[in-house]
Amino acid sequence: MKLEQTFTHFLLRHQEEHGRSYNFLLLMEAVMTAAKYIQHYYHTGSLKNLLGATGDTNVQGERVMTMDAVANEIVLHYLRQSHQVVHAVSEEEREPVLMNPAGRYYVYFDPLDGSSNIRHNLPVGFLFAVAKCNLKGDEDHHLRPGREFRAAGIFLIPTGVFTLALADAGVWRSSMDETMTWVRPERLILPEDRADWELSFNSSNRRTFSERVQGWLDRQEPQHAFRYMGALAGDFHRLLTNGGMFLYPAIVNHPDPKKNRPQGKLRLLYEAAVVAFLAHEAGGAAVDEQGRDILDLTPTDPHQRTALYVGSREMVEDMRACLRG
Ligand code: AHM
Ligand code: MG
Repeated sequence: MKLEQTFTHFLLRHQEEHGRSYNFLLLMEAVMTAAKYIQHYYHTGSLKNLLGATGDTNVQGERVMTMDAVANEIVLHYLRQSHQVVHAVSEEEREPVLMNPAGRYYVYFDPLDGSSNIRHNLPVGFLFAVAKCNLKGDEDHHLRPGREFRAAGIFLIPTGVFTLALADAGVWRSSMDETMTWVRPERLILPEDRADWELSFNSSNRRTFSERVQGWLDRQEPQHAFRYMGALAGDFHRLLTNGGMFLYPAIVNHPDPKKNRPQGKLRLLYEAAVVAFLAHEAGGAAVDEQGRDILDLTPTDPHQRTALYVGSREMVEDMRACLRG
């Protein structure tokens, strides 16, 4: 009989080897429990008639929730129960949700990213980041830039794959076994071999990008395969294995100027910074439309948007040089 190493055991060893507290394990237990419940509801929700437009009632007269709202309630519940979280920022909540003033961590999350995939039963993601409050001095509880994250991860749902980046300790990917336990963590490093590198972006937006970005794509596109799933979690998941770049540039040339998005579409705190942190720990990089490191951007609003170019370092640096002209 071969017994597997669980992801929790791997984290326990990590904390002990680095002389860190067990509080992080309690937090991660809550995050992993939430991910399992999201996965469960994703599998069974439509059968139970739990999913639909908010405001509907099902045949039992119960309130019908969208899958995004279900996932949000699940994550908030388990984070609160962990007692480790000072406040959490969710894509689904206008303001940070206050939890335990005596906690140690801030958690920033998107409970169900890629929601247009839900009705097709295609992959979505639960994205999260963990930052730590200042335990030694004054703390104003401001929102943290990615550079200060202690961890960030993606659960791919319903695939069951969990990828976690730990500060200065790499990226680790683990699969769910038959007992819904994450096992066999393996380290991921972005491949240097350009042969597998891919480009991932919404190509229907292409003519709305800046001329610089369009020119860059004209030069790069013939050399790489193109992949796009429409869920950052899934697209970035693939990119971490194969290398290349995921981009969601600023929209500045839309034929209907009202539809321009000079700030980009993706959210800095719980989407862009999460994948930027993962990319950084896997040897890659991420920049915004001005070529600034995503990890250096301190959010002034929990839901602030940013353009995003993330992936293999060499390619992102090439894009940075292009963006800066
Ligand atoms: P969501 O949080 O409302 O699901 O939106 C974020 C998603 C990302 O997962 C994905 O990369 C992007 O939006 C896709 O946008 P588009 O449909 O414009 O290509
Ligand atoms: Mg999202």
